[in-house]
Amino acid sequence: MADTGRHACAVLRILHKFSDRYSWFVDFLSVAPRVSLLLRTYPGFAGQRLGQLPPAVLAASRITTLYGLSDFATFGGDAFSGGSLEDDPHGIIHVDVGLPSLPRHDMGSLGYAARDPLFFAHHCNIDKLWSGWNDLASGGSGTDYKNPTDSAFLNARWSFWDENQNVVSISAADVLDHEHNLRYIYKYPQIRFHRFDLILECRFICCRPGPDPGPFLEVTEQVREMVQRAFRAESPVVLVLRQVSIPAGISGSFDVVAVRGERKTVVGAIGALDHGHVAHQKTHSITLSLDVTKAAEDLFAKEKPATLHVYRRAVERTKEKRQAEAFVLKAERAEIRLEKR
Ligand SMILES: [Cu+2]
Repeated sequence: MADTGRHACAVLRILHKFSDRYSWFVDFLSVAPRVSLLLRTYPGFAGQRLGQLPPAVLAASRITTLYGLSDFATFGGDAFSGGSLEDDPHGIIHVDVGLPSLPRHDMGSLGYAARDPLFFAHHCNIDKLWSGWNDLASGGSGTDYKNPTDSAFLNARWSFWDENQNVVSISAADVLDHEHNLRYIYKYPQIRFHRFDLILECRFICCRPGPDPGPFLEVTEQVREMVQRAFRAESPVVLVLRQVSIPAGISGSFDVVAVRGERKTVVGAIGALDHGHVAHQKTHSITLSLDVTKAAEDLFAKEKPATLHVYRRAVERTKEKRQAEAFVLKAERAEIRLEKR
């Protein structure tokens, strides 16, 4: 403990002196030996108030968007990939607390995240959100707000070290009934939300040869009218993007932005953890559910609709890279979700 305290004092003294010199801090960590010190990133490094997460991270509207998605595939994913919950709030909180672009981060890296006590509070909250989503199931034979029952999902397994340093393997089926198998329940507050049960087809157009305007949405005239009617009635418009590719080697926190002319509207976030040296080499895909209500007029405009772009969050950007696109947003499938009226 004393050792850790000494290191902490030294680092804090240096941080105090160079708190506006972000790159210097990175350089320092890259040459310093690994200290037994918890490393978190605070947005304060980029000139915001120290210790504050970006306001978008804390938005309650994100939870109401997630609770409006009644199918598990969109909310939670399947045996092979995560759903919307996995990216935001799960991934984005990880990388906002421990940016993977810093060397020797903790929360932003799969291999180190559990060093941070916040990891357990964060994962408990994700578990609670999942449990609260299940509580919305109305019973009966429907699949709304219910977990998958296919064997691939139930038999998916993960391995952990236990307190005696033995590897234990746990399946999804072992932990789904947390009340009886793990002996805990959550008291969940009543949340008001909109159910997005009306699913409309749309096409995600990306990466055409020639002068490419960037990814945009293509809809039929009928769908455009339905979206615009919902927008005029101040009803939320959600865009679900499936199999969104995160290129190999990409990690950090990103904003998804709708751009039309001079107007830029942030419609969501991507939190890509550093998966370590093995998985990091591969492109992987995620599901995004974006509340695009504020950008609906631009995204579904008849003439020159808004294009969708991924920018690194301001906290991570250096002056030189201020407006550079982090990677091209690519999705295999897209759909619009509205309230049924
Ligand atoms: Cu996690």
